[in-house]
Amino acid sequence: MPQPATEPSADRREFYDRLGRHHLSPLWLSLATLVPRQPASGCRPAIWRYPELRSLLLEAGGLVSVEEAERRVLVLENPAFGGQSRITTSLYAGLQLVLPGERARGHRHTQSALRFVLEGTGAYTAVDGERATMHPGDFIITPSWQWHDHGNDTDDPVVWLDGLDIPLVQALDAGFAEPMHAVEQAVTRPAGDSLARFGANLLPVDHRPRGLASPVFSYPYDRTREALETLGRNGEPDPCHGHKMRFVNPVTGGFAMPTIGTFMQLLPRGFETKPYRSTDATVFTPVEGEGRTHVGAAVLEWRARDVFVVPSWATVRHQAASDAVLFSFSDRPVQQATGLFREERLP
Ligand code: 1HN
Repeated sequence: MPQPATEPSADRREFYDRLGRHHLSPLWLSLATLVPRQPASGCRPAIWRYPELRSLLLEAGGLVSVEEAERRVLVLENPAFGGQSRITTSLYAGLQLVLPGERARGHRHTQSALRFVLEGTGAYTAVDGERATMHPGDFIITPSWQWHDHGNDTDDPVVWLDGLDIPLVQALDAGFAEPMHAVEQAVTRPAGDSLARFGANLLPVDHRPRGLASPVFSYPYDRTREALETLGRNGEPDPCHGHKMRFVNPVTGGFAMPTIGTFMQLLPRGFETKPYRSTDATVFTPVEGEGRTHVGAAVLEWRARDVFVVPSWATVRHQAASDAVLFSFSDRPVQQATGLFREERLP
């Protein structure tokens, strides 16, 4: 591909300036950047440590009420994307705090959201008339355009990681949002209803899908952990992934949400994964254990509830110092649906 000239001549510079006044630009100066030989993400590897995050979040709790904030969240911004509210090029992440007795009022938006519970047992998020009770390690979804509100009637703070497809929806200019008139939605179904209906290897006999997201709103950690534990006993881990599973929409076998893919993997103590890269930049949060992850030349040392990010096409190697369980999410469903996804196991 042609390389842009380093210093344009005076006549060219004059021509380019004139083009600019016509809202035109010469492709030959930007072609290599626009169409890179391989992903050249500005996104950087980064880690946020939970003790620090927690302390800042509790400080926010003392300074800003949930009524004022609507959502009391500290946004995790990729160091390369300051002020842009994105942890990767296409995804948003934040840590949300709901204090005892608080209600985060209802609203809906076309952005899809996931909640991954880091701390606190017994708070809830309400979706489609049902309250999903939260426990650490639970993965809960808020599909596009579904009303949702959160509440904490326990005596302890609850903290979770939010993952949304905000930058993706922004890129498409397809964002709508609407506040709910009441603070909380009416509860029309008992807790656990959707899990019994859709999450027990059974579906209602005449079920017709209503949307693209999973009708299971909550994927409780005890079930996920038990599956991983059994897999860990029964066979060898994958060299690049350990024992890695994908959360599914039981109706389609696809991802739980159309824009965000979610995964959980068990890395046995002492296990080191072989180098791997993929085009879906990925956000990880360890649920249990400790270890380190090499991302290109960077080394990220992690413990439970830290959050770290691996950019697109960066080479990843995990090392588990103890039995470790990692939750992760990425835009893989979008890349697979559009034929863009690539992955590589490196020699
Ligand atoms: C949102 O609706 C929530 O409902 C959390 O908890 C974070 C970030 C941006 C836009 C909407 C929530 C959000 C959000």
